[in-house]
Amino acid sequence: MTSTIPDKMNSTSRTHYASQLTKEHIGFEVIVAGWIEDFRDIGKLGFIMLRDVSGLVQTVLKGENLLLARNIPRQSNVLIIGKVQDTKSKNFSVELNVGEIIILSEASLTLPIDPTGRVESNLDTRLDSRALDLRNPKVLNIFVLRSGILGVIRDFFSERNFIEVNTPKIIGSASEGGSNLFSFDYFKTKGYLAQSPQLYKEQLVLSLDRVFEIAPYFRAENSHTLRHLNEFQSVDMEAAYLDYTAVMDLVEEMIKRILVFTKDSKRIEFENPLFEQKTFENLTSKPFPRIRYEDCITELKKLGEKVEFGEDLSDASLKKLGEKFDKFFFILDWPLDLKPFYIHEKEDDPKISKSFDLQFGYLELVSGGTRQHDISKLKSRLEAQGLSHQSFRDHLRVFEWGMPPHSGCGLGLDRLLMVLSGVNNIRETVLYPRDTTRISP
Ligand code: AMO
Repeated sequence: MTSTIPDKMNSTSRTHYASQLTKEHIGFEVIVAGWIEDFRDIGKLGFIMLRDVSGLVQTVLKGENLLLARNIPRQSNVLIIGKVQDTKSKNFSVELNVGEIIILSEASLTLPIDPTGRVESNLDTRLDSRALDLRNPKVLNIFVLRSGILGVIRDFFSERNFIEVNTPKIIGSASEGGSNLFSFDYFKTKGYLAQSPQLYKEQLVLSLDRVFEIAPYFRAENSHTLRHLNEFQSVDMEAAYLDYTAVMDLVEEMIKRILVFTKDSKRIEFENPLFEQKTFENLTSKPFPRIRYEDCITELKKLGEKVEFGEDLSDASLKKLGEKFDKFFFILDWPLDLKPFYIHEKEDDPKISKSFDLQFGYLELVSGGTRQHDISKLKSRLEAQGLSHQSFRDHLRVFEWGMPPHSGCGLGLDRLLMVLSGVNNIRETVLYPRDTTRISP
């Protein structure tokens, strides 16, 4: 029995993660490390439930180890050396007979939240203590899943010859137009935080052909909703010689691959009806419906909504469409006037754009389209939207150097995680969310 930190702590101190221990280890001495989730004292025997990032292991204590354990606050970090043995517990296949407990770091007796989730705290309180909140496996799983999905996305694009790029987040002019830019003093001039990589990703197809980027973007929107943040992660792609329907195909294929990965992931402890067998099979085997904006308007009118062609779709309208089409569906061919200056018009109907959104119910997950690559039309579009050529000078020049026709899209990663993990607040899917009232921790 020891209560001090050993002189030498190195990567060999821990021999196993909690979840790795199986009946095959019975009789072997192992070392696990983690935090005390629970302690049960039945007199001559005690049980520490030790949790690490992988899961939970039951450990059995007697004698001096039991005396020591009685004084260790829950959530303290310890190293336990013990022999693996069979167990009578229904919840575990084996347990550890403790030989030695080493206290690595004591937790204070009063913690701001209960990371076991037994005593519930509201989201704000949890976010104030996010590092501790992540000890709750339900919370942790969202971020382990998120990490895995980033891997899936990278593989998906690499297999299709996309080059991963990193574009600047400090920029000198708006990338999306509009006014929702964070600005700050940048030496003798003004700097802005990037709203999206739009201009850079388009410029890069000039030479790199196909690019993708996974990065944070910043929008100074003063709206407090369950699906908007002021800093969000976007998965952006841009490809030469593809049109928007090919981009929709790619998006659909990628989402289906992510759905399969998520289902196979052993991390899902949350119950999300999306992954019930029948629903999941339907989702992954059938094409996502593709509905033209014009048909959405007709549909909405039938449903009694007061909406006219040319108007943006309100939350109420999107909710109605979401009920009708359910789960994932594309809305395509939006009126050109509703889209940013860089979106291409349809040749046979110039009031309509080659654009799409991917919805999950009322939630917009992806936005994309074919881009305007004709410099004179691009200039007219800037003018029509009240934007000056001068601010886009560096961008416009590139279109004089042999710009290939191209298309692309941006996917809101945090929103996708909402759908996959079945939560209704985007703040649940972001480690340290930034909204109009939160800038720390
Ligand atoms: P858009 O502005 O639609 O398009 O953004 C793309 C996707 O990013 C997500 N998103 C957000 N997520 C959380 N909080 C926000 N404030 C927020 N704003 C956007 C959404 C959205 O669908 N340049 C284009 C994309 C392109 O055409 O390539 C763009 O930025 O999921």
